[in-house]
Amino acid sequence: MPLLDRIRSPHDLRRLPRDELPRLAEEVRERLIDVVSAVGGHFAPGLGVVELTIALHYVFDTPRDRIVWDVGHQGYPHKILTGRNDALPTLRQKGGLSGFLRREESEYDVFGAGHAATSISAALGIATARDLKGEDYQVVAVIGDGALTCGLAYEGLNNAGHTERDLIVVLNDNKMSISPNVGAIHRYLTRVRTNPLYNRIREEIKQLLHRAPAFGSLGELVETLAVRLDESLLNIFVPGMLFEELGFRYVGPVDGHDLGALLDTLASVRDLRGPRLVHVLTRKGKGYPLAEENPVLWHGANPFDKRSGQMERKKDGLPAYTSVFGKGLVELGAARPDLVVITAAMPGGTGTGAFGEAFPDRYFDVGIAEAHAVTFAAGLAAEGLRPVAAIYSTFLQRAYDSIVHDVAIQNLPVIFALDRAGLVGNDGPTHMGLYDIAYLLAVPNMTVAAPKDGAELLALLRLAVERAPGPFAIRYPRDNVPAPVPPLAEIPEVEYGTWEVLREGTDLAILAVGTMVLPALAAARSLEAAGVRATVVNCRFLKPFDEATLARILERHAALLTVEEGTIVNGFGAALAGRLAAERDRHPDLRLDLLGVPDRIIEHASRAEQLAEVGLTPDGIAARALALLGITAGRIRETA
Ligand SMILES: Cc1ncc(C[n+]2csc(CCOP(=O)(O)OP(=O)(O)O)c2C)c(N)n1
Repeated sequence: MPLLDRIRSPHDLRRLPRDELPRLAEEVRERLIDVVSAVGGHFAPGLGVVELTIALHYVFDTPRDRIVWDVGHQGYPHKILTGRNDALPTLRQKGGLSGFLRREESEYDVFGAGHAATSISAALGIATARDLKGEDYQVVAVIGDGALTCGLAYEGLNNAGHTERDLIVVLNDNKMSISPNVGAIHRYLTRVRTNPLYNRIREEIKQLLHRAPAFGSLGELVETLAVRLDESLLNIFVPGMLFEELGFRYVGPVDGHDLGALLDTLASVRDLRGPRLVHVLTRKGKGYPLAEENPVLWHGANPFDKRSGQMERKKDGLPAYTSVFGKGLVELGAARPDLVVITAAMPGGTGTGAFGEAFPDRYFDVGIAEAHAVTFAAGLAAEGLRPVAAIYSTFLQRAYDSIVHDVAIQNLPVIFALDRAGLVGNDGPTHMGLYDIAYLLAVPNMTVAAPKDGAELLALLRLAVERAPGPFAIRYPRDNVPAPVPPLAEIPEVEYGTWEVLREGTDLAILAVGTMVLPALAAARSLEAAGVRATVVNCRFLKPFDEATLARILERHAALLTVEEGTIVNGFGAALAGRLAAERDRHPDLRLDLLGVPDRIIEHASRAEQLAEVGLTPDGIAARALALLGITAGRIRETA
């Protein structure tokens, strides 16, 4: 790659003549396709912003000028141009480059992200700090039209427009979220996009007005009239009137694949003052025809064959929890006309798209708006419907006040389906589903459940739909189910609030949650070989506790080990510890240990690597059990 090979940083990029930039764009695209086809990762979003990324680094003096990318999933071209091209094949792997932007990874990564719509607020914060410190540089937030479905984006726009601070927002409008974008703003942008006439007329009128004589009293009158006229004409003709009303100077729309137009537009916007918004039209997947045709499928890709576009599939043939959930939902929906399903812009990711196809009237994609999704679900529940809000554990963090204020206080039976609960693998820290146990256990009225396998997921879901006494959360991992799932009608009922004793021992009881139940059983088997007999309990309800089973366990065991795939802080184990502390007199000799994810950031790696790293494996559980019993590994070998 003759041009790209010469670019070690944007300083090299800025030394290229303008007319070489289209060729550079081709090389960046080719590199992106080569690497993602080999190692997988976000694909269509990056392809769509190749020209925009080049233009931004060409026009702005990075890293002195700050570019804040929203989400960061479109950041691969940015990585390629900011000194990380050689390392690109390590993307998303243990010890390699992050799939998103990270401050610690590069001085060009001004603000880390992974969740949508933080860029405007962060950029405004940076611009404010700049002004307070008396410094001088540009701040640019790059945000997608999908992220404009988030309330947070408007909080940022509202605040920024009011302050009149120097700030540039680049709206990367490709008409897509992960799925086709939704909502009124989307419709508005479509109108703007399809009416280039607006822009032409507006420019012509402005030129006409500015030709008016600008001297003497008559000149002033004309000038005043011109300003008035300009404003009222703006109201009629400006495509981005919404943004102008919010205090932004709107510029666009501009073709985001025309480097010449982009460079000219960005350069003139750079030289304006105050809050400015540049509306850039791009095509997601640009340059890889399959991704252009199906940007939903190609938003993120497994490794694939470049020529045929054939993506690698997982090998073991068992379905993901996501698809088991999606199918179960359709089956339950057929029997229950009151069942309604809500997604926050993740129909594919949550597996709920199938429900939408089967029951379009009862399916709602509300956009990237998790808090709204939950309060909307509360409204549906208040009128007697059975809403299922299917939201990833990590994204439900956005909706905590809605969970407490709108759902729990009114004890409304909203069902929360938390996909990607636990360690999520290659997406890394921003997407970890490690906090839901802690944040949900703290909510009064909330039932918190976690299945040990796919069949139990469906049993819990059916129970929730049929009999949830109030809010009911079910968490399950980003993984395949461990065993084939029988048809719903053949899956036995789960009684509300009950645990399941899977194995009886005497030396200690392992109280395992969700994904940790089968590894705990495996640990118990290896402990048995070492002469230790462990009870294993499937604590499928984290809240409420199964009091009868807990009492029996406490009668028979002097040592308990809890195991959960979630932060150790305020998790299931901590809740049990708190409870037992209150009953200390009754179990003076009880030994208790808690195993979970330690209180630190877990970096990107495969899920299996992450589980091993934190000891959430059969071996890790067995080792903790032995330590709890005061048995050293050496003594085991003697016993065995
Ligand atoms: C709070 C939150 N919810 C959901 C997501 C999942 N997500 C990642 S990218 C994306 C679509 C973003 O669309 P847009 O901003 O237009 O960027 P594009 O992918 O089109 O470039 C979504 C929904 C997220 N990152 N953050």
